Amino acid sequence: MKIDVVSIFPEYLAGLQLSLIGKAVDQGLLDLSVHDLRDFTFDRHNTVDDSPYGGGAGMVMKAEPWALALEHILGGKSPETVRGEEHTVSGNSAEGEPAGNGKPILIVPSPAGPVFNQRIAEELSNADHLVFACGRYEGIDQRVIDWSAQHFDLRPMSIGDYVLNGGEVASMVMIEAVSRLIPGVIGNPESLTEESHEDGLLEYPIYTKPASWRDRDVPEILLSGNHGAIARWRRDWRLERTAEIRPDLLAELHDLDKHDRSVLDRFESGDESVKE
Ligand code: 6GU
Repeated sequence: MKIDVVSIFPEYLAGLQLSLIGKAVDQGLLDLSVHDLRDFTFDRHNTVDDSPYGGGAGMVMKAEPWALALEHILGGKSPETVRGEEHTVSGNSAEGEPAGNGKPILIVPSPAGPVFNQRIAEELSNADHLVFACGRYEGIDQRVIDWSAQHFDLRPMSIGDYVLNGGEVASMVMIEAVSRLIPGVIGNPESLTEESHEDGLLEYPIYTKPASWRDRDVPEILLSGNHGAIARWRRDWRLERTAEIRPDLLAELHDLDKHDRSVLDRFESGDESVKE
């Protein structure tokens, strides 16, 4: 997968060179490029923002540097070449055509977008080319967002109901969630299947040695060697924890069997809990 990120703080994204994502880049599983938006400005001060038409607080990111940066990503031309040219992108130049079918996906991190989740991460992990446009200030001139929809599959995306200063951290969150789903990025793919959110339930608690620590014992069933009973205990735990902490997730599950239902009924009536 190819991932491009555009930001006025490219150093922010340096963290992506670490750990599993960095290794995936080294192994060629991920082709990650971070672009400095200021490389696509002409003036002495490398201006990327200006005051909003109609008034209001804060500054707005100017359209042209964004268009040049995105054209650079589409066409593979250097910022220097882009600056010297008439700024049009031919829709079907061999160079500009993204790998795979369809347009590259342009993710514009914004608290005004739909909320990113594991389903979206899975969907995006199948894409050939993702581009992240990290805005700062009050946001980006709407015209370049509208313009970009001709060349990209445009996806505004929030990471939750709170406000960040810019799209960098949000992009890193999404890049990490997406790239760990690409085959080969995670050493043990089995660890993907039993995670929180993977099947809509939160995780069961985990323990390691010693069996007794500061007067706290590992739940006995985990020492029993009875794998069927352990699997059932873990599932019951996940159902209860999800009912307790994230009832909104539970409401979306449609593949609960009779035993699952009985565990939840018992829990909701306050009768009994596997967690005690
Ligand atoms: Cl994606 N961007 C910003 N600036 N703030 C956010 C966000 C994104 N998601 C939640 N808050």
